[in-house]
Amino acid sequence: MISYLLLIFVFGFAHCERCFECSGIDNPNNCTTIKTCGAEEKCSVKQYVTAQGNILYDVDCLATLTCQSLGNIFGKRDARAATDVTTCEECCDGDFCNHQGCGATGLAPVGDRGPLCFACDSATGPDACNQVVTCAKGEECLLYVIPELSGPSQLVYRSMCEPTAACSAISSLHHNAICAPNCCIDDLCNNQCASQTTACDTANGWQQWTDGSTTLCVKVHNEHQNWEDARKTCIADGGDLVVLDNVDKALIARREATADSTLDGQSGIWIGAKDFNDNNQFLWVDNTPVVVANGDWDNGQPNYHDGGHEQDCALMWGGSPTHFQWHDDWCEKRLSFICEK
Ligand SMILES: [Ca+2]
Ligand SMILES: [Ca+2]
Repeated sequence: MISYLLLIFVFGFAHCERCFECSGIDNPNNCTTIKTCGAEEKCSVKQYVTAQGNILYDVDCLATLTCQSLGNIFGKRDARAATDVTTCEECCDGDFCNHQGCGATGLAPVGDRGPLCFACDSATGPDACNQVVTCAKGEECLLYVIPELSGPSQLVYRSMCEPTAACSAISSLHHNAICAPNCCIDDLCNNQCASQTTACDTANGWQQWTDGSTTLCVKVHNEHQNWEDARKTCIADGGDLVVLDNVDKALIARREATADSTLDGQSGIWIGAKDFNDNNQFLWVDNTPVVVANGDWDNGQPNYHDGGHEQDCALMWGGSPTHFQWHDDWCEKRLSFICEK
């Protein structure tokens, strides 16, 4: 977060244009690489004739001062190759404006083509892709986080064209708490995540646990309460005991509990599963069943009762050989607990 604020501080006050950057192309609208210009630069197009008689274009950023002095350069020898003759050089205002210029036709009107979209297999930020492609009609721009390439500290993003139905299907498969997948139809719209509806408000001790693709918004309580009182405390705080209803969530909770040196979890930490109906069928507090294959029970657990006590409530046990796997235990035990909202 601090580095992000620093970036805003350093770059936030000067608008830098983003422009196409290619050389030796036969039409500016064929360029598929973009770059961010300096603060004192604009997008530009240069047309020149080679010794072989070919008319080619360079598109790039150009210093604003140089842009202002353009006009008397035609017919001069180009510095890039002694035999090239520059026939036109123009600057323009606005992001990506140099897809046309020097008489060259730009991109077709939006209605006659698909959107121009960023297209990178893997980029380190939503705005870190510098390759673009013109999509076919009926396609949209897509941006999403690739879970298998992402880690807790570094998300990896993919951008591309997709037909509308596929865009929506891929989006629903790649929900990410930090970056919601974005399907959008405007030119170059897929360099930002879609707006989040489920951000974790981290005031008052709440924190976000994530593995990059799965996220929990939790609050760890070190004061000891029995399972029912712990649940009441969570509900009073706008949440409930934590639901770990898939393997990713279970592993995130296990990892975070193990890493938290302040956590008093040796005797166990209550989580939101209970044998509510006393029929040896654990349910989460949201009333969904605890599916054994998706759970993280320790060896021999749940064993439902022990020494005459029903064991109806689930905890992550700090004494487990694999720390913080789950046990069922006596609900009246007073333990630490994890709330979720
Ligand atoms: Ca029972
Ligand atoms: Ca047990």
